[in-house]
Amino acid sequence: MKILVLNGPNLNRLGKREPEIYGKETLEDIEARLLKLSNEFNASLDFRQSNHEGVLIDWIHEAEDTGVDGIVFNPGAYTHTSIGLRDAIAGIEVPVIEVHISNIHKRETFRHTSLLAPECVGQICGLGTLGYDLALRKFLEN
Ligand code: CA2
Repeated sequence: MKILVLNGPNLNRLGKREPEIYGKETLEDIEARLLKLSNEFNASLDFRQSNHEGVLIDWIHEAEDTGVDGIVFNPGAYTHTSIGLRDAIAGIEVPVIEVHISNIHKRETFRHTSLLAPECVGQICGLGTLGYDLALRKFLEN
């Protein structure tokens, strides 16, 4: 099984600022934990981050063309703005689970709407970085 974990804008700053909202873990910490979990299931894991919408769209298309079985996606602020990412998800067969570290529904009203969630299998938010593990498990245990 091949799983792609995608992270959107500013998530490369994780663990370096705003620990009260996003915690102390870095993206590298999360990647190490998810790699361990995927190894237990003999699955391959590709973990990426980009600050650029078009790059994320290209990676979503690439996932479809390279036989990826599932995408765990924290789209960051593009969650609330990107019709391009929504169309990309709608245009592939690969299932996508949307993940947010914070509870977007408890925050500013502009974060309450996800343009992407209607095209995803589901959304996990507010459980901290554990949300990544849970989304990955959903794919690995299926
Ligand atoms: O809660 C999440 O995971 C978010 O996707 C994080 C995004 C935010 O725009 C979404 O509404 C919810 C922001 C990611 C920025 O992460 C930073 C972490 C540390 C320091 C600076 C930015």
